[in-house]
Amino acid sequence: MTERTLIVIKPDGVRRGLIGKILSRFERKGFKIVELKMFKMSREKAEEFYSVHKGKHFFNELIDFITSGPVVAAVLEGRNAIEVVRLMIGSTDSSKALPGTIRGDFGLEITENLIHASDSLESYKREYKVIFE
Ligand code: FUP
Repeated sequence: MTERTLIVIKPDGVRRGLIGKILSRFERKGFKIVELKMFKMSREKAEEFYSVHKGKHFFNELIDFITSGPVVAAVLEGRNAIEVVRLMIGSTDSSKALPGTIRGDFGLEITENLIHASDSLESYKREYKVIFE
């Protein structure tokens, strides 16, 4: 089923010059980039974007990090996009993410884990509104 998902290349990915390498993996896989935007998240947007994590021990660190520099958000379109893109980014903790995944190939950290991707259709719809509307 052709569907859409949303990714955010986080400030560490942008700082390290990995925008092209990360986007090219999705293009190489066959996804179409249908929307693309570079911007710095305000604290307000960041707290809305990560509202499901409010109250967790890592919430403040996560908000400080995601607002620490520009991010690149993209909407990707293709077959089973939500599931496939989640597979391609790898486990949340980059030190445990499998080689071949983006987090597995480029990082070792958990908060600074390079990329976000929607984990369900509901998340996609909510996150799209926060970032693109
Ligand atoms: P993911 O869906 O893989 O991006 O991960 P989660 O939605 O579980 O967590 C969102 C973000 O919170 C992660 F990308 C990194 C951060 N996080 C921490 O900093 N510490 C933790 O213990 C768990 C998550």
